[in-house]
Amino acid sequence: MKSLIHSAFRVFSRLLPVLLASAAFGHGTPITVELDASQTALVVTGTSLPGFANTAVINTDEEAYFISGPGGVLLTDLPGFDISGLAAGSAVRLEPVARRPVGSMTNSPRWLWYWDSVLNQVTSVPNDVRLTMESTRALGSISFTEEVGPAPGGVLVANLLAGDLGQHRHLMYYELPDTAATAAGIYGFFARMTSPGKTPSNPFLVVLNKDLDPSTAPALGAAAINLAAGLVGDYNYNGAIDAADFTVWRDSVGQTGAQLHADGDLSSAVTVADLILWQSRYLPQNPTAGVSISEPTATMLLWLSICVFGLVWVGNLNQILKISFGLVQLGSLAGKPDLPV
Ligand SMILES: [Ca+2]
Repeated sequence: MKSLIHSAFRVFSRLLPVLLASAAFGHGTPITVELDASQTALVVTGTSLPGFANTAVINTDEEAYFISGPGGVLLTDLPGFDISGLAAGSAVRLEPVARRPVGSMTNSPRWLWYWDSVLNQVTSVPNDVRLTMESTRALGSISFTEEVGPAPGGVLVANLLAGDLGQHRHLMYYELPDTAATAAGIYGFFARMTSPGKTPSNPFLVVLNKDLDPSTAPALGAAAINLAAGLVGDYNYNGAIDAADFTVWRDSVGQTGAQLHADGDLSSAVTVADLILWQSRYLPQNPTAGVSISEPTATMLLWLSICVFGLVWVGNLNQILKISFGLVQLGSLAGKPDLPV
């Protein structure tokens, strides 16, 4: 009898991906991807969270948890995707984003996050288990552990079919090892959506539930992970958007590469855009700084960028700052923003 049950389970397990792929459309909270008003940038919407990821994808559905699948994995196909605004044939990718835990600039960038519901805190991922994302359309897979990240470019979600647009599709399996090493808890990763020719979406947080109450645990875990991963603009990772972050930006403007502290917009370069990103978060928290914030004009930004990049080329950071401040001061005289330095 026992072997019969075991055999039945194995059959079920092997059929599970087919069942999920064919019958699971339209459930759970999807990663909703649209274009912005200018039709040039991807926008992901979900639950609003303050901090680094203003948006989180949190499934509180009863079915939104890992179940045993074939190949010795636990899998779920939630969250799915709801993509609109792009043309049929467009490639869309899910690109994991690493963040350093708040506390020190020397903390290692983290790709996979874990919230322990018993301790009610974010801890290291138990046994350093690996999360895998696999296209349900056999377009590829990607996997990562807490501190070992994916290759650049992420994983291809879809080359969109005409019938995908505006529909709720489950285009990705999320998998963990089906062993005792995979502890109950909330697993999370930061990511953004990309598509050729479009500006990537802002980073968002996705949380996955392993054996916890779906009605409460995912939201608690998401908030905790979001807090532990820091705030956008907190370039020195001290948990606050403060003047020290400006110093980090100033000392690294012009640098290019991965995991730069002051690369707030994840462009793999520290630029004026990162300064503006920090400024947009610093000023509302510091109303007594005696400055006002408004969007710089395109012309002003252009000149600022030309000066900064030109001076980076000749390697004169002090001159960059003098000219940058001078330009912004000029803007301020005309009712444009001043820099809080
Ligand atoms: Ca800071």
